[in-house]
Amino acid sequence: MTDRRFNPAAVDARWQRRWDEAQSFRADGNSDKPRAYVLEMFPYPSGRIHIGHVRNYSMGDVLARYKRMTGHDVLHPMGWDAFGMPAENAAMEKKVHPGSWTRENIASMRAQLKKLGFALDWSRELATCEPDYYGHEQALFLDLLDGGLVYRKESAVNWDPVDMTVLANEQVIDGKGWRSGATVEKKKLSQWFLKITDFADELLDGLGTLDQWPEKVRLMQENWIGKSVGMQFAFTLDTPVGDIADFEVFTTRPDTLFGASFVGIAADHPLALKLAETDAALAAFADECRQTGTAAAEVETQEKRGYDTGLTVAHPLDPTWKLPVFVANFVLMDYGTGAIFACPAHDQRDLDFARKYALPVTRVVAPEGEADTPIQNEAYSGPGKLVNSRFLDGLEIDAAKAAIIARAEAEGWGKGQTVWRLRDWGVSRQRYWGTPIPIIHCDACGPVGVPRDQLPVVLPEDEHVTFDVPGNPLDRHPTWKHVNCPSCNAPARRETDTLDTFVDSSWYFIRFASQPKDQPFDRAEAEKWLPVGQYIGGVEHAILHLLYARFWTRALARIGKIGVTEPFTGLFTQGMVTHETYERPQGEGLPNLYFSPAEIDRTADGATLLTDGAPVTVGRVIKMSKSKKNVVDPDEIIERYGADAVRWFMLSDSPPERDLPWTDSGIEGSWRFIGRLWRLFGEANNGGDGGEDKSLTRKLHQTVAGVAKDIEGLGFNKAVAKIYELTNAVEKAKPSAARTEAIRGLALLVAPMTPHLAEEAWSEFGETGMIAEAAWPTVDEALLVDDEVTVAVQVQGKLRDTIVVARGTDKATLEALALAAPNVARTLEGVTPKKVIVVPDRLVNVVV
Ligand code: ANZ
Ligand code: ZN
Repeated sequence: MTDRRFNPAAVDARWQRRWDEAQSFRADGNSDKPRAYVLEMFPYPSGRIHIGHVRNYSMGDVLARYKRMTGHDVLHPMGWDAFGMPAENAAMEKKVHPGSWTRENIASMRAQLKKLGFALDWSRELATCEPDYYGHEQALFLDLLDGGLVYRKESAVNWDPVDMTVLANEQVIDGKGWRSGATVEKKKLSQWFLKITDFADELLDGLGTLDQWPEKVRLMQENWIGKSVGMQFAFTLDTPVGDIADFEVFTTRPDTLFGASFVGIAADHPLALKLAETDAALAAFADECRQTGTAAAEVETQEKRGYDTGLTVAHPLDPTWKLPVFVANFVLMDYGTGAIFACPAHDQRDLDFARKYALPVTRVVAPEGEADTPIQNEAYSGPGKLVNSRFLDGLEIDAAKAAIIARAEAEGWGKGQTVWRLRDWGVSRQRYWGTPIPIIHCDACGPVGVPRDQLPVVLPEDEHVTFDVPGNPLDRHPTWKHVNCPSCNAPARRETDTLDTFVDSSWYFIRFASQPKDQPFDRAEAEKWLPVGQYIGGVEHAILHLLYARFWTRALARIGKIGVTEPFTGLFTQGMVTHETYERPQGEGLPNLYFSPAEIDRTADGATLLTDGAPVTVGRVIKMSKSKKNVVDPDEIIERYGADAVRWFMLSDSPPERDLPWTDSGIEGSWRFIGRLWRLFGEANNGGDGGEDKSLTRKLHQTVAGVAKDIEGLGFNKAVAKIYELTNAVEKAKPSAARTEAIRGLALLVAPMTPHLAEEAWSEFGETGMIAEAAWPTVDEALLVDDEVTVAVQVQGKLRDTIVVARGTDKATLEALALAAPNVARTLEGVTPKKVIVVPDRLVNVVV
């Protein structure tokens, strides 16, 4: 065999140029082919492509190329989620403008993606930081405003009193500003909100139709939307406080009303605020509650604390039964009514609280035989029948709920009620690097939308935009914000808040599908492509991005802009790329020092640092991250092995939804396999004597069918395994026409995964067209079934032998072969059978 080496350095660039010149991956949209929209979540232009991107885009690319080969008009676009805080941080730290920082990053990441040979329609590339994108977003914002789906209200932000700036949640660390270290305060600002809660029901119901989404993502969205069905009712205070005579509570367990022990209200509840005016101790307690976080998870783990107001309310079903009212730190103001009745026996938070403040605990639900079992330190939330509950005793929980609600409604003190966890989406950000909210504030007219013919409101990127002082540069820009009111022409001010970047990513997939200059999208054109057939991305976007995109699409549908409700038919969330860590202790009290794989000599029994030859500890295999330095740089790997080996490795070792541990041996294995294929491709024209090889032909057809099914189901590692098997079989086979056919088949099979190698082989085979445009091999269904079967031979129902015969062998032949089988003949010892039962292809039973 000649020494045939695959040379990716030359090959990759050649085919990338050819695809570019031929515009091979342009989506048409007007052909009569079936359309396929394949999309990976677009990247944030942080500066470098990381290996997680490579895995994500390799998967999408295989699907896109496969769809093209199977006769689809494919839309597979790429763009940049280009607004956001890192650009402003870079501006502060490196004194570069967020715009130039972002655009330079885009340029280098685009070059990196091109080196990987992804089959992308670059003609549709977009960046959300450009006016030709965000200007249309401003128009859509105004459309939603006109449609009554946008409103303005006061809402609290995190305020850093030292830096005099608003902080994003992730900039608040343990209640302190990330830069100044000052204790963060809550400050009320007027902000813009989108009415996502109007869509809560739809968004929840819609999940039921998304049968090509991972179950866990649907569940996460369901929990986030958080529909709770229960009852709302009023408690009347025994002594009114000012003009507050009663207040409402919400419960999902009205059945437990006879287990009530106390009543809890939030620190910001109007009653608590009223009391705090004259009760300094309560005011101090409420302040403490506000200091600590109110995120659901924090509230769950926090110690339960309360303040006894001394007030009492009457039980709604027994006016002589008094319940004390506490201000409690686990009751949130922005859920339900901000007040609860507590039933410690059946709610853990209530129980913790009751034990601490020595309040009664009465069981009211019990499983069979446990009516008298006392509650210890664990609340009982399981099924059972009502006990200690007067007219409810003996009822199941659901029946008891219905009975209480019916009674409350009949008597007029409460009603059945549904409460949602979902809140309206606050989209105002006090940040510079984002889409300007297209509003002008006029003292006389209030907030006025910027007239459409004045869009886009271009974000200024001039020398007046500075980051040397904290706060939003738009606020202190000398000219930008000063404009006249579009209504009355009086001097007015532009809105200086920008839109949450999740708005940018809520409709980019629509703009990809249709990009007219004069409007956000053309409805008919967009509807040709939408919904996205297959969306691929990280599970970290399971809730917010996907929910906002679903909402935005539905909102546009409601105002008649588009006829699509669910934007993503298929969703796939890929696993992460992981790597072991290399670390060394630095001394007591100091964090470990981490080293990158490039600084390490890794042998089977350990690792040493290249610079000093001394050992380092090999740590856990975890997600690649800059802070742990356990990263490999895609560029270096591509440089060394070429794009195809990297792509192949990304697809081969792990199921795509699982984590993929990066190892040197893994990438080297991929590289060797590329070499094996390349050598085989060199033998494509040695047909030998041209003889048949039926079993190889069958193997080829089975592999083609199997790989197709795997790719369609995104089971890339399974497809790879099948290709390995076929390769082994081809290597072993003697020259034949069938072998030549199988080698050509292999090139087509790997074309979606290792496209440069496949193109090079294809042209070597003498093909004039590109493999990117070739058709996926057709499968002869007849060859998919093995044509030999193993038939069991029984004597008196007992297995005695097996025979291998051609599928479909007739009964008489089967009978003769069965009787002649050595073990059967020996068992029969010349006895003539009474009867022979034959089930073709399966079984022969001899009865004596
Ligand atoms: C009495 C009760 C008895 C409750 C019991 C639970 C179990 P989900 O399912 O999450 O909607 N709750 C209501 N509003 C609250 C608020 N603003 N802050 C904190 N807790 C609040 O939870 C609803 C339950 O959480 C409600 O039902 C209420 O406690 C509490 F055995 O009422 B329950
Ligand atoms: Zn005005």
